Amino acid sequence: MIDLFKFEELLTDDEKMVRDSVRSFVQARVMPLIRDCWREGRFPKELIGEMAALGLLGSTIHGYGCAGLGQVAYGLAMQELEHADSGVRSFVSVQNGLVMHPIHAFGTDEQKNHWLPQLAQGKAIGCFGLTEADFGSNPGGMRTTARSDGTDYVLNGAKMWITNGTIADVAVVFAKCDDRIRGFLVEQGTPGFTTREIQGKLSLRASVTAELVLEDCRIPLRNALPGAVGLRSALECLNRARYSIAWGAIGAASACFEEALEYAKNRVQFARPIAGYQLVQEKLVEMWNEINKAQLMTLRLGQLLERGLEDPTPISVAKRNNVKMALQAARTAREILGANGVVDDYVSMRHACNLEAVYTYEGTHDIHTLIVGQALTGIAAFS
Ligand code: TGC
Ligand code: FAD
Repeated sequence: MIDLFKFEELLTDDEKMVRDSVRSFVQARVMPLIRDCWREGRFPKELIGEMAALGLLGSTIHGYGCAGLGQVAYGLAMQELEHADSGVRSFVSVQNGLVMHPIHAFGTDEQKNHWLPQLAQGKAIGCFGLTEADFGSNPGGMRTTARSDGTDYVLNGAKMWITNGTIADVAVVFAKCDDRIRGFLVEQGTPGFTTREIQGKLSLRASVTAELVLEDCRIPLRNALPGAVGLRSALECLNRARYSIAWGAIGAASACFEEALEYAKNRVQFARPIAGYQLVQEKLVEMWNEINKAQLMTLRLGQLLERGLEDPTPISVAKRNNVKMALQAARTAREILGANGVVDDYVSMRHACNLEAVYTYEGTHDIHTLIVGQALTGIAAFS
């Protein structure tokens, strides 16, 4: 993509190296199979080991066999993954921000030593259970409970729409314990813990989404995450995943832009390439313009995160802006492709379908509007 703002100059050599190695992996390993995975509704589990070898799991954690990347390098890696497909980026975002981060930030040394090395190597997979069928935007209302009973906690309830749910070895589950939200580690195979894959998705088809059911599910007291107390701890994990979505959406938008530009230069109607018509140029310029703005904003966000960002509102600004931008870019690219745009030999409509879910998860577009609205006005308008 033409780099009029010299974005490249703003990146360090290490950041460019991470981006370029993930880009090569995506071209060589993800692109050849992602269309068929999406058709089949199958997550490409066979890529997990290679993603681990690239340092993509637990990327920003130091120690435990993790890569210890900076936030910008991590973000650029997410951009490259979602250039291929939002489902692949989702897998990595969840493993990083919603599983390894809470274990690292809120867990005991025993939990960290047990789980982080295997999660980093892709030998174990995790998922994050916050949402319930009746409590999506308002997770604080959750009904899942945990009560202590001798040497155990007993969990009851159900979590809905959980990425990686049926393939996870460990679930980070939030439940109310004596009226306080707390985080727990529930291992696959624990009696009373079952999972069910949600079928019929028209979005994120190359990603596993599941329901988690907890029926008198007993876990040892040592499986509570001691630092994960209060809704704040769950929302703090979301900051990480929302940041990775902000970058990922730029990747999806770029893939659509590149496809539309190439197509428009080659597609001839009325004896000229359609790229020569003003209406088509306006669409391409708008896409390119918004992608560049999003990249500059999100790079700045990554730099702020690296030095420690106290107020998470800019993460909401970026998630909200970039996903909306990417969804619009994907729809516009599909339009430029004409009838060809509705088949999956082209990527734009697959991205558009995926981005519908990305617009909703990790805080809907509306919820992020209200978070930013609250920051601007000082008035919470959630209820
Ligand atoms: P509220 O009273 O505002 O906040 C409760 C406590 O949390 C603090 N807080 C945050 N802390 C860190 N980071 C943030 N982003 C925070 N936002 C709020 C807040 O200061 C307070 O702290 P304290 O100490 O006073 O207790 O809570 P509320 O119940 O009014 O809700 C606020 C709201 C609506 C913004 C929040 O509930 C929300 O963000 N809702 C959206 C839910 C959501 O995003 N769910 C995502 C589920 S995971 C997912 O979708 C994974 S998809 C993954 C993939 O495949 O990529
Ligand atoms: P609702 O909260 O019911 O919202 C419905 C509509 O009402 C939305 O348009 C919303 O913006 C609007 N709305 C809600 N409240 C307000 C308000 N106060 N003011 C104005 N408008 C409002 N969750 C997890 O915990 N873990 C996961 O791994 C996970 N993965 C997911 C993967 C996929 C593919 C999907 C689709 C979802 C996933 N989720 C996950 C759940 C996701 O976070 C929720 O779907 C999301 O938070 C929205 O909740 P909801 O679907 O219940 O919608």
